[in-house]
Amino acid sequence: MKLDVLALFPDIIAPALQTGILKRIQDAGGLTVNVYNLRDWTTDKHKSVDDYPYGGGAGMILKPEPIFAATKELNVESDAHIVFLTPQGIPLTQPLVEALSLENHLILICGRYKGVDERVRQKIVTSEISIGDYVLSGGEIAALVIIDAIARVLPGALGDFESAHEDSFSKELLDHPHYTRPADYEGMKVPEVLLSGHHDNIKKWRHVEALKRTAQRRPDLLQEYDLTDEELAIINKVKQ
Ligand code: 6GU
Repeated sequence: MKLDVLALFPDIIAPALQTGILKRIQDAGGLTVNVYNLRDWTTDKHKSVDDYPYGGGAGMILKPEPIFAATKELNVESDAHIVFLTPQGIPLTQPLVEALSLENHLILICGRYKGVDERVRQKIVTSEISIGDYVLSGGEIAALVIIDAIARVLPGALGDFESAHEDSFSKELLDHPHYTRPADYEGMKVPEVLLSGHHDNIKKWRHVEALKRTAQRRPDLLQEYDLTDEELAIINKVKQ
């Protein structure tokens, strides 16, 4: 996958790409990320990327020309999925991450200031995405969130290929608790079943704990989940 990012503060994004899974998948050739400064496509001597809103009001608006010029240059094949990052976008979810990970070419445009000229939305943008119901000072951190989430589902990103599928949200329940050594840490003991070597019982215990945790923390996720009578009984116990 090829991923281009257009940002006003590329330095927020670039260093993070040199670490961990993000670095590994790029080195392995599974992902190519280029981060560009939108200012490089300005033509005036002040390199302005923003201007006052027609009709008045507070805040500056991202000008259309640099974004049109940059996306024209980066999308020569005209096959890119172009995402604008904004709190007005559709919420990022794991299924959306997985859909984006199937694209050949993504261009992420990071918003800043009051917003973007509406003609960018009309002519250039394929989808608008938000990473949650809060306001960031710009789309750069949101772009990083999306890149990280995509990278870890690309083939070859995880040493243990299984683990992407067993994580929270891939099966719409939160994850069960995890333990590692020591079996007794200052009197706090690891649940006996995990030490038993009895794989069926371990699997059952993990499923029950995942259900309980989901019912306690994110009951909204259970609406989408087809519950058996046994599972319903576990959840009702949590509610009491
Ligand atoms: Cl994508 N951008 C900004 N500026 N704020 C956000 C966001 C994006 N997603 C949530 N809040």
